[in-house]
Amino acid sequence: MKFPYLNSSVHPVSHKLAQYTCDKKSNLAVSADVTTAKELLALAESVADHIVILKTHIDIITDFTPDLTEKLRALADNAGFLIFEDRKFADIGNTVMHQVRDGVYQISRWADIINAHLLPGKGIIDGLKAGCQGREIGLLLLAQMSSKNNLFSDSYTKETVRTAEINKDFVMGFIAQEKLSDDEDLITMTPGVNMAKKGDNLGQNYHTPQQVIQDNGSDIVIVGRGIYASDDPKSAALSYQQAAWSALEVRNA
Ligand code: S5P
Repeated sequence: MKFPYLNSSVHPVSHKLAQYTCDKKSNLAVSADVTTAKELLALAESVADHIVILKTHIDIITDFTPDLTEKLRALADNAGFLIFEDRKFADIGNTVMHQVRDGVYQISRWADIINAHLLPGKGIIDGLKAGCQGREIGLLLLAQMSSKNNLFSDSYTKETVRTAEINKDFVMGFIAQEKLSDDEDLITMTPGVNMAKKGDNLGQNYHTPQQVIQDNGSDIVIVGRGIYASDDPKSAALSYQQAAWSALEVRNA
């Protein structure tokens, strides 16, 4: 299996991701949207063999202490996955520099991947880059969203893609519903994936791994409730891993 993004010009975090992807035969990210440290660690341990990314919303953890992110970091390094803190930064450069580096969570000390809206302009990239000095961290720009009636216009999406293409020293790719750029160095990750449901009652839209990877050309599926809310998250993760990997094999054939 050839996974793209292994050439030398690629962002170092994408390079590591591609290695994990090939080694584990997985292009699955689990969105671990649970609300206690114990649940988050238990979920991470149970799905560790099947994922290449654990996506967190660290600010929904009610009993957060730095011990949690230290343990997650150790697990990620041992089991071979990256940690993506889905903070969706959206402020001026100086503010996001502090938000990624300081405060309770000190995200840039433990995350491998972060994401941001380009809405405030290019300064958000520079601010996040300044706050991430000292560790290899990749930034994903939100170019599209999965939710119903979102306000992303075609021109906003296009401008986001163009900005990513000229900031590849820090931007590693996109959160989007489909492949948007011809630049093979940029990776596409897609949330809003579920094999059993079409959506939820709060505006989420779902597609299957096959639609996302095979038909829409994305690289990584991001699955939340389809895995962590199932009776057996480990076997659900295996099912999503197999479905997303087969779709990638068909696409690359
Ligand atoms: O467009 C988006 C972008 C993101 S990062 N739509 C999303 O749903 N997300 C995130 O993916 C969302 O914040 C949540 O953590 C996850 C989807 O969870 P699920 O339970 O609906 O699979």
